Amino acid sequence: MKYVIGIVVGITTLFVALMVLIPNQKGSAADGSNVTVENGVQIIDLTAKGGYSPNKTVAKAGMPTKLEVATDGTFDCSSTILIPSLSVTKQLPSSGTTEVDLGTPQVGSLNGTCGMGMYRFEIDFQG
Ligand SMILES: [Cu+2]
Repeated sequence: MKYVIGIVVGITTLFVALMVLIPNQKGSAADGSNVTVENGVQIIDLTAKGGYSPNKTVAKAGMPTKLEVATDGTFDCSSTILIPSLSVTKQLPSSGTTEVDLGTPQVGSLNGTCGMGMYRFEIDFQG
């Protein structure tokens, strides 16, 4: 019994350590390269898989904005998206594209996280 508990504790520790230690190496798109405008709607593209890419986006404030989150074989916790300030909680499919309406953001930064609050992304809306 002790042996089983030891294995469980060991695996749990390893899992947590991996989650924390695997660096989030996704780049930032402070150049707005993941931002497009279609028919007056600003579209921000993000990829969710082991975190969010890009994890920092610069976009325009004051225009209707949608987030398009792509998944492709995403089975980690980044498949749950939380945007607390907008009361948004989205469960993404393991593969596909999910649209999240951000309304018309004001100047400021919008922060989102995975279901555990571990992986993060930020959208900096500028005037
Ligand atoms: Cu997480």
